[in-house]
Amino acid sequence: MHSTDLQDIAAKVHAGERLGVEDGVRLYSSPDIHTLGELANIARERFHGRKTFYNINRHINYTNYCVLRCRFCSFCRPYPTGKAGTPNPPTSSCENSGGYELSVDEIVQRATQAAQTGATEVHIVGGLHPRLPFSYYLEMCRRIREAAPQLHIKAFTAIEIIHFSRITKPHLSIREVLEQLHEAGLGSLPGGGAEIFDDRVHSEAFKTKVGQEGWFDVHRTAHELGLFSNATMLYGHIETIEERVRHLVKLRSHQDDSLAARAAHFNCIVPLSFIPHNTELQHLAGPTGLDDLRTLAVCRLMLDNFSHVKAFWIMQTPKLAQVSLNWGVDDFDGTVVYYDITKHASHDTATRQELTVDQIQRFIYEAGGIPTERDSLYGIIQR
Ligand code: V47
Repeated sequence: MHSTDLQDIAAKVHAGERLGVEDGVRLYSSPDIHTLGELANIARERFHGRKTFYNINRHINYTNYCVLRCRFCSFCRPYPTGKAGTPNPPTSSCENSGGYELSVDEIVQRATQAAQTGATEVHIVGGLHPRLPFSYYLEMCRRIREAAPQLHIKAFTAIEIIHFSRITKPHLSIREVLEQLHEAGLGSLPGGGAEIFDDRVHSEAFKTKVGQEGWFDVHRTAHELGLFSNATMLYGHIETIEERVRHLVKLRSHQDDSLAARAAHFNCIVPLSFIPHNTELQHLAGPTGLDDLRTLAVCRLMLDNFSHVKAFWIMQTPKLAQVSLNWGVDDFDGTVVYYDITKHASHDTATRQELTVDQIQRFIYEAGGIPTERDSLYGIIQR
């Protein structure tokens, strides 16, 4: 190995020792990017060799009406009110100044179509809708399970789960909400809504959203109930490098507890690269390619108890996600097909954002990987 300021950290990685916050900050700040990539690749190959995972999935965003106003979000729309402030509830698939909500029929139709074209997973999330009752979400899960029993339903971020518990009367606890959804067909939870676990960042960028205690409470309860989940970190806005590393250490500590004493745990970390376009923070430049690569590599090195690091190519772009396969990443996510929550400026009007299996496999082969189709819980699928 060439001369580097990272020699002591490299020694820890080779020995399989846990890294501390200071190590993470130094990895981020070092000009020696080659050593960082090499170390992350060592950790990645220790877990998976050259196996590189992807899945055939379909995202469904059921509504963009949301009661929150997070500064980093370009997706949410205010719910329309009629004259004299009376709610003017949209009907099925209504469009109103860019706002929409899908009926359960439409969601089931999309899910069924996805299953017919080979998908093994639907990833369903939406805004915090002020009117839809909890029965809408239960019915969504039940009817997808009836129509396509083989399809895994990965749905609802921790923030949505807390919203459901607040809209039920009498209030259901987080545990009761999760139990009922699980019983209706929910298979696992996606990782969204974590953002950055830090009070300063929270109050400046997403003040009205529940904080870290709420997010961890939902994932802890899910893990106790045997529901697996993912974790995320939304980076590249107003947070510092140290705040990112501390966020990862909190996830790692939660994972230690889940692995030791709970029936399920986090499957993967999904670092989400901030896309400023059309948000209140669009004066910010967003992460550069190198920041994306560093973040994915640092995630691999800090999260020694997470099996998988996923590059969500929608945000990191397919080309950079491909490069990251030698920088700690082992999962390319999936075919996606439609994605409404973020769009790069160049895709302003396109909700269709799809990669075919052939395209994903080509990216993986060229990076020296072995394309490996997986299900939502990382079981290998042989076609
Ligand atoms: O919760 C919102 C983030 C999340 C922006 O679990 C933004 O497998 C970047 O969580 N720029 C939704 N990010 C996406 C998500 C996800 C995606 C893929 C796979 C998985 C998984 C989870 O996106 C939101 C929020 O944290 N987000 N706005 C933005 N402008």
